This record gives sequence, structure tokens and C-alpha cells, in this order.
Amino acid sequence: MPLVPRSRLIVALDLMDGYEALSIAEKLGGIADAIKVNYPLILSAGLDIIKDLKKHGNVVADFKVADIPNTNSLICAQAFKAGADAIICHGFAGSDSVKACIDEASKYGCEAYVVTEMSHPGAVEFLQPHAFELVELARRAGASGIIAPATRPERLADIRRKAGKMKILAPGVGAQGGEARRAIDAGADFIIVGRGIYGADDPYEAALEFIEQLRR
Ligand code: O7E
Repeated sequence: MPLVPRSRLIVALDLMDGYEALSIAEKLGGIADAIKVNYPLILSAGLDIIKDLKKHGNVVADFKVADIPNTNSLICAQAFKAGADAIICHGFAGSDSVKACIDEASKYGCEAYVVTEMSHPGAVEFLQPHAFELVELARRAGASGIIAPATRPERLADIRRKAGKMKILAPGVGAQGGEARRAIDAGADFIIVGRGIYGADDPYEAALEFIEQLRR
């Protein structure tokens, strides 16, 4: 199912224990718009965890796919067959590699999102100087959306202006210092929060607090 902004929260479950991940997903009870899975969880719990997590809502496979088009198609097919609703790919591998992910996504009625500028400090070295080009690449290729940094709201706002109708997912809220409200005000459609939720004593309350911040 395509991502639809309701709570505007996507929870990153970067855990290395499948049972813990499922237990948190159950506690969240669908209050987030999606759960994002990344390598820490997939490599420890296996791809089948996606099927289990899907009982609790949409699942985004954050595999940051960045290979040649054929390999990208094969990776995406695995994610979609396992039940993912969306895949994340890198843009720097080029438009043909991105297009392969988008084409595979559309075969399954799913979505592909493209990373532009990442949220960590090192992103200014290589990604930031090319971020606008990556936005344009994603737009031309027909991506459903892009990834842009909640840690740099001014950059997020610039990227929003170039992104047209594409959805923006903004990681970096909480542990990396980004603020939920500022990211949405700068033009993000969703915030992505990991440690700020799964690392909290009460992940449900923590998620609710982020959602409240977005409503204010
Ligand atoms: O810092 P946390 O714990 O809130 O986790 C953030 C999550 O977002 C984590 O899974 C990380 O891999 C991811 N992320 C970033 O932190 N920065 C980025 O630039 C991109 C992502 C990401 O999710 O990309 C694909 C959506």
C-alpha cells in the first residue's frame, strides 16, 4: 500500500532481535504510518520478519539499494515478495539503477523512494553537493518520493521546493538532533524516528509524543 500521511510518523526498528522488534510493533498498535526495516534487523532476523511486521501496518524496506540495474531489480523483487510496501534506493548509482527499482516496485503495486541528502554529518562531503541533481533524477524517474535530512531543516526546505509532488521522508529526528515539528514545517511529509522510540522505556508513549508534536 502507498504511504499516506496520517500520523506522519515512520518508526525505524533497527533492532537485532526479531522478537523485540515484533513486540514493539505490537505495542505501537498501528499508530505510526509505517515501520521501516533496515539491515540490522533483516540480517539478524531474516527477510520473513517483514511478513510478521506487516500485521501491524505498512513496511518500508530500507535497503538503500545501489547496484547495477539488474541486481537492483533482483533485490527489490525479494523485498516485495517478502511483503514490503516500499523500497529505498540510492540515487548516486544513476538513473538506470533507480529506474530498475521503480519498475520493480510498480510490478508489485509498491513504491520506491530515493535517498538524496542524508542526515549525518558526512553527507555534506559527497551527497550534499549533488542533492538537487538527485532530487531531479528521482522526479524524472518517477519515484514516489525522496529522503531528505531532518537534521538540516533549511536544506530540507530547499529540497522541498525542488521535489514537486514527491513525498519526502525525513530521518534524523530525535537521536541525531532533528526536531519533528521543524522537519514537517520545512516540507517533510513523514518523519523517521528510530532510537527515540525503540530506545525509550515506553515506545508507545514516545511515539505518541512525536505524533503530538506534529499536531501542534
Ligand atoms: O537515528 P535514529 O535512531 O532515529 O534512526 C534513523 C533511521 O533512519 C536509521 O534507520 C537510519 O538508517 C535511517 N536514515 C538516517 O538516519 N539518515 C538518512 O539520511 C537516511 C536514513 C534512512 O532511513 O534512509 C532511508 C529512508
